[in-house]
Amino acid sequence: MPDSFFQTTPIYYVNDRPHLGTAYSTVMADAFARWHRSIGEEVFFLTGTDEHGLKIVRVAEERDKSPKEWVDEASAWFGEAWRVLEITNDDFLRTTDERHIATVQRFMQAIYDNGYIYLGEYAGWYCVSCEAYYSDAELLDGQLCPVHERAVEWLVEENYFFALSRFSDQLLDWYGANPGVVFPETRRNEALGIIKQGLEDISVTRTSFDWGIPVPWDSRHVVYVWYDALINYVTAAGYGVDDERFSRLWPTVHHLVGKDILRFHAVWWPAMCMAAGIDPPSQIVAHGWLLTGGEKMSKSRANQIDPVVLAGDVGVEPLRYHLLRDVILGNDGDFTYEGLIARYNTDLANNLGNLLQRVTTVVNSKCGGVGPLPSDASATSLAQIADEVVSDVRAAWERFAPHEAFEATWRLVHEANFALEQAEPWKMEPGPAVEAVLGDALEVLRIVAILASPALPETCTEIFFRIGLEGRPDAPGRAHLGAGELGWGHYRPSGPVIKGSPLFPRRRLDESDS
Ligand code: ME8
Repeated sequence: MPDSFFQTTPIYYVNDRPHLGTAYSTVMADAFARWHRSIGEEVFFLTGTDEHGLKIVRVAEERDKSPKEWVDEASAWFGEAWRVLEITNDDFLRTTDERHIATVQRFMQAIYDNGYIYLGEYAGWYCVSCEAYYSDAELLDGQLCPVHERAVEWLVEENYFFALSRFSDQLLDWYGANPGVVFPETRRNEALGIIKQGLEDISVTRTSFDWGIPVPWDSRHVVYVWYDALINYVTAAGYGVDDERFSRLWPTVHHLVGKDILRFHAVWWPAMCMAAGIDPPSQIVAHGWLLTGGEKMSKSRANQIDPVVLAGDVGVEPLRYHLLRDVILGNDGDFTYEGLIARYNTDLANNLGNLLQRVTTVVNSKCGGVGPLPSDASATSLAQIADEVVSDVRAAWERFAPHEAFEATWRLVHEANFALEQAEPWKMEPGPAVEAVLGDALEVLRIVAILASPALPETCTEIFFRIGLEGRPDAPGRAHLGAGELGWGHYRPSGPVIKGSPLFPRRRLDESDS
């Protein structure tokens, strides 16, 4: 049975449309899911929407809708955006789904029965945008939320509390035993810092509104939206309903989250799992923020860019490629339209697009449109470069550095273009010499199509088609280490090599400014 790989994204609040920041997380998670499918793993890729809580109640009120009407409408925007962005999620969980409501109640009951939830009263500063309480020390001057820089509210409630403080030692032991569990290391240190500062118990129910999941043993309370949301990951894995599936998937879970929600995932959630008697997550990867003009792009700052509109302008796959290639996973990245167009022109139009165009043109003029076979690996330096690139790409994905995976892949594109410029096959007579040059270039295109497909799946499928190959480059297992096809010499066309129109016509910066 193949290894499993369970990839998650945060589930997004449905207080507004998806923006480029939420698209970034989703595209990143999608690229990991795609890569792991291509190396032959059995992937389960989950995303969804976070639909309970006060924030949603207020947004619905503003639009004169019931919360349910609102979340049905807004959740669909996310599903639609992810379809446009070619996201291959296997499941889309809504926290209003019956299956999730049942799981939250089951999971919480387990924690309650294990003695880690008790009744108390909570008074504190609450940020509705974060759906989180803050201590005085955490607030910015003027009683402002540190994330949204907005006024917080003083809330007093009878609440059930989760005894987070009792998990400090267990969490520290867990971090000690699993040094790589949070990536990057700066975020691991941040989480350790939060734990070492001393953990306070957290209030995990609300009585002031009812748009939430009823607490199973006390229906006057609904579950706090963060407690509810985190449990989505185990709902989708089959917790309490399908033990076989859960025990297969859960140990392979990879949570991709933004750094803003680190403490929920790297402190609360592992403790919740421990309290419920299941293993904490195996991996938490925290990415940085996409900024515009140096500021976090967010719904509440209203500086967001609509990814669907942007994709309509520059193309879905160029956008995906830019996000994966130019933002180092873990760091913040400043999004500019200029940066996107520059990357499009250099890597896609000038390098990859140009390589395909040249090769398909010359195969048609010199070889009658029949793709010649590549040379023996020992006869071309491109074979050795391809080998190095393939192992660099594998290593880059392993260390959560997709930008390096694509950087390495484009080194191969660049080398193939360089080899063509040296040999100038367009000036050669038809015959074995020109065939060797073109066969090697076609072989590079085949390998590149497999390696680039996590970012550019449809483009790479078109490349396969144009170089006379059947099927898709992202077919499961093609990049498998042992049984896959990333070694030199697999190019065997079954159809003609086709010279089509350029995949990526060069773009001028001012093209869409009008
Ligand atoms: O926090 N740059 O939902 P949310 C990069 N429902 N990523 C960004 C971003 C930006 N400018 N803005 C948002 C929630 N994100 C909870 C999650 S999970 C159990 C519950 C991404 O709609 C990033 O991944 O506010 C961030 O963590 C997430 O969207 C927050 O989405």
